[in-house]
Amino acid sequence: MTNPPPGRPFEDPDEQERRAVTRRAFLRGAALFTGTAAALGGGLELLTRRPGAAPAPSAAPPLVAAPRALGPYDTAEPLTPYAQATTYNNYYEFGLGKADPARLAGGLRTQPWTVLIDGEVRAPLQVDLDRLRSWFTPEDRIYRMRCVEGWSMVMPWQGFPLAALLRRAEPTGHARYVQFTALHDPQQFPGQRGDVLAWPYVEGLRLDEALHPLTLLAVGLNGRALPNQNGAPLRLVVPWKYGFKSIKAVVRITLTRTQPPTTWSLAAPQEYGFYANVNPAVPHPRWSQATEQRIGEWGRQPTLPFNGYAREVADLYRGMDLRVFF
Ligand SMILES: Nc1nc2c(c(=O)[nH]1)N[C@H]1C(S)=C(S)[C@@H](COP(=O)(O)O)O[C@H]1N2
Ligand SMILES: [Mo]
Repeated sequence: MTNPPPGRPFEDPDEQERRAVTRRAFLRGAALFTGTAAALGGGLELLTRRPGAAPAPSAAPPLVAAPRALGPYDTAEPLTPYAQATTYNNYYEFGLGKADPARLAGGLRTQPWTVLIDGEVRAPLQVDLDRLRSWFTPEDRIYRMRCVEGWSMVMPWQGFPLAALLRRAEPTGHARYVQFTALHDPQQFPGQRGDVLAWPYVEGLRLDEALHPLTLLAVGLNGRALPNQNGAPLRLVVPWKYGFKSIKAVVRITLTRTQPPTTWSLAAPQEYGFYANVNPAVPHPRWSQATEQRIGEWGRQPTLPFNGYAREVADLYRGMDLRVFF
């Protein structure tokens, strides 16, 4: 009761004047970025360039992932402008405001970073992230991201399937779930000096969800190192579930026999379940989930079952009542 939800639902500005003001501000922001590949233009360029076409020569580090053909899991929708994806964030370790993470996360020490993989595995690992990364070739994945609050983005991640890492640790026959734990460091996370949530932030997946090829451990965004506010240096991305499942700053991955506790369902169990599959037919107790506001675009659009990934993941939930397992 005392815990707030992960922010308020996105409020659709209904007053004409307010909308006009917001729109002017947005256009000013967009104009600032038209000279770079970071805004919408960069995303469209990425998506329309032919595979194999040489990128424009530049001394600056690339702002978007190298041009390539879209993969089977990529959406062709326009990317959310990088400037917005990196300044409108939920990361309660840095505060409740959307702008807090970008303002406060710059100094987070992301190196060295150790990841522990333990629990129901035959080959537990405690490994430096640089070493862990060297085991895998990063892949590009352009995913929709739908926050439970009613807004969404399209984000071009770089990372590797969680399945590849889990296989390396060799889950035992008893493993049925995976728990993820974020860094606990009140010295670095001002939000952890208060008790707005039970720290550290924890999340969980069923093992078959964790092994699904869509489930990514991200280390990059827009072809660059993952910004701290987006979860550097290692962050889970589960695109068919509400954004709060995609835990940032992961330090531990534990295979378990039973369903692990998760931060938001501990805070408000009647509002946030373990599964948290994006579902327009199941309203949040305090707002509808039927539509969403795509950040950087106008108006609301329908929210799709499993966030548009039903073809890939609906089979995981055959026979389950998704109103009960919400
Ligand atoms: N450790 C941690 N991970 C977190 C959160 C958080 O507060 N702490 N917020 C979640 C929520 S509610 C969302 S919507 C996404 C936002 O990711 P983004 O800022 O990269 O868009 O991160 C998720 N991961
Ligand atoms: Mo969220």
